[in-house]
Amino acid sequence: MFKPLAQTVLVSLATACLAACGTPPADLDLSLQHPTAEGRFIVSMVPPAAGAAIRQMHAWQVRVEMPDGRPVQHAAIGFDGGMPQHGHGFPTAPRVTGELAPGVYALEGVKFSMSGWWDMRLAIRAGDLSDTAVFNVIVGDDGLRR
Ligand SMILES: [Cu+2]
Repeated sequence: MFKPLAQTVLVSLATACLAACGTPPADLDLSLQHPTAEGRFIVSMVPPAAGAAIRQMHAWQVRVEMPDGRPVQHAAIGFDGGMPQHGHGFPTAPRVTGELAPGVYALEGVKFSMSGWWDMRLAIRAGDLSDTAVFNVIVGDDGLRR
């Protein structure tokens, strides 16, 4: 007996994804608060209180402080990110849209279209200082893995 074609195709796709999608590195840093690459700022990524449900649009907060804890106001924050193992970005164009309170910025338009490892990359400029930070999240069908 031959396997039904549909079943064969599904098995092939699953096998291809296992090979190409990979599993996230075991030592991936999933912390949502850490210093920027050069240590100029401390950044916290705050997911929506309702959780970052997959395949839904949500807003995060980005909190930026100096190493001594003072909030960093009037920063310009660029955003980029995607799935490092898949070579694609966000299905939306997440943007930092404004400062909600001193040092607290709104990141709007975040949507995870698939489960797996996503990175969120920030480029922060405030006055004469600029620095970058990368945050990793693992998204499952029930939201962020913690
Ligand atoms: Cu993907």
